[in-house]
Amino acid sequence: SLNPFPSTFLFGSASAAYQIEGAYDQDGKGPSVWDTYTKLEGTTFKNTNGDVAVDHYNRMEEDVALMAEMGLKTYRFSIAWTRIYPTGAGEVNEAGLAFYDRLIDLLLQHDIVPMVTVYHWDLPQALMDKYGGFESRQIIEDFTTYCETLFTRYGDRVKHWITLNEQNIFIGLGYRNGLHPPGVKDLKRMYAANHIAFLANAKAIASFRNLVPDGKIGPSFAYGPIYPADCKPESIIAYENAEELNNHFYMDVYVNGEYPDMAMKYLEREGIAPTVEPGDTEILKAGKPDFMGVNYYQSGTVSANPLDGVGEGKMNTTGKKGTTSASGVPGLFRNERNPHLETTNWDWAIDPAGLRVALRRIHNRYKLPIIISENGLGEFDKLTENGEVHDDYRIDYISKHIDEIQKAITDGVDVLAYCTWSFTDLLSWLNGYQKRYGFVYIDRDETDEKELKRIKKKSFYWYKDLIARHANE
Ligand code: BGP
Repeated sequence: SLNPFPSTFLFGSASAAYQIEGAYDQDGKGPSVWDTYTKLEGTTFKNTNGDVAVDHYNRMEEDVALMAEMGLKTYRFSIAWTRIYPTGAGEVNEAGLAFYDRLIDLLLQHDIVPMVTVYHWDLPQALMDKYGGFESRQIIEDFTTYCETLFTRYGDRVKHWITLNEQNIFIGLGYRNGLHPPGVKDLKRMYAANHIAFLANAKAIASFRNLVPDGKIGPSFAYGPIYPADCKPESIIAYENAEELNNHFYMDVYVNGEYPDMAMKYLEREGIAPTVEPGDTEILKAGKPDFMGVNYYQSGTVSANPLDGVGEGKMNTTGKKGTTSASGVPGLFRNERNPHLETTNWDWAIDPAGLRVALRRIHNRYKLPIIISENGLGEFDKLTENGEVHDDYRIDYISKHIDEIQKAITDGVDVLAYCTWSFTDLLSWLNGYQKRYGFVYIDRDETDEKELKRIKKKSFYWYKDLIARHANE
């Protein structure tokens, strides 16, 4: 039989500032790279930028009331750097700080544990213009100052902190695929920026120790556990290569302060390895997290890929099934479709058991507690004529993942929290507003914002019951 969830377990939900807040220039907020990037000529964003998003900034009380009604135990949200420092550094914007004060206080009044992400991709445009953002070591100081401002202001009330959200994704899509700002395709620059992000992450954690000694902090990593496509020895090597380059490469540095050997050897052979300067390793080692944050959406499956094999592929950003093209890393691995798994309309493999695999692997390799900081299903939800949303597919998806978490806990993994992605529907970075994840439907279409009315989906009532049930266990 399965162990129950611990009584301290936090069932929650998550969001990120740019994806919900809107109010892009209200109360002194400065522009972030996403404010700029989504408006560039020739991008595919059309009206789907975050200028208004779901207007959470002006409807925060209404949204928190819904969270309270649901009985959420934790709410993970991110702070917009450009509300606190409109140009990334220099003078603090008190109005920005005050907004998050109000949000935090309201959550606490409702016994919802605030979980704050310091950085969910909305880099101040001014820092991109000044020195190229994460391509310059100058960001380490500006990022740490920004973090210290938050730790000092909110540390008495906020004890759960996430540093960087999905460094592997924002750096990868920004510098390898050219899909996120700054829209670059250059692996050498990608790994250089990555190294600087590691240093910024570690410095922020080190300073957290002094400012919030009783708090917990860690990064959120987008972990897709890798499977070999079959039991051919070459597929096993491919699987090990993919785990090493996609996953250990990041998590080893977070936890141990050192890059794994084979990934580094590969990057050196390719001439794209980051430059580790004297003193860097000490900085990295001094920034060990308290937990590993895991954003889990899907597993990956790989086979061998020859040196002249497939490279970077095309992503499905339309929700038209089967439009993802072949991809891989020449010489290391090739991504395959797993014939045992169904996929979403965006070609993401649906694999609840993969979450158990992820939790077990992280536990075994890093011996750290885990916060599942994101997991959820993006779909085209439809309003019925009487104004309801019957998202049974989402209930099915989330309930199966929760079952697998319980199995992992029974296996011996220390899981502290589970946050679904997302609480309300919101802006998907590359898929606009049509890809919905929330428990709360936002009434809109692509061009007309309508009234952005909040409508509770079927999954809202289901998750509410689930939380209450576990609280009474
Ligand atoms: C993660 C991000 C989230 C969110 C989610 C869903 O990578 O941390 O911000 O967007 O993925 O992704 P998508 O919007 O592409 O479906």
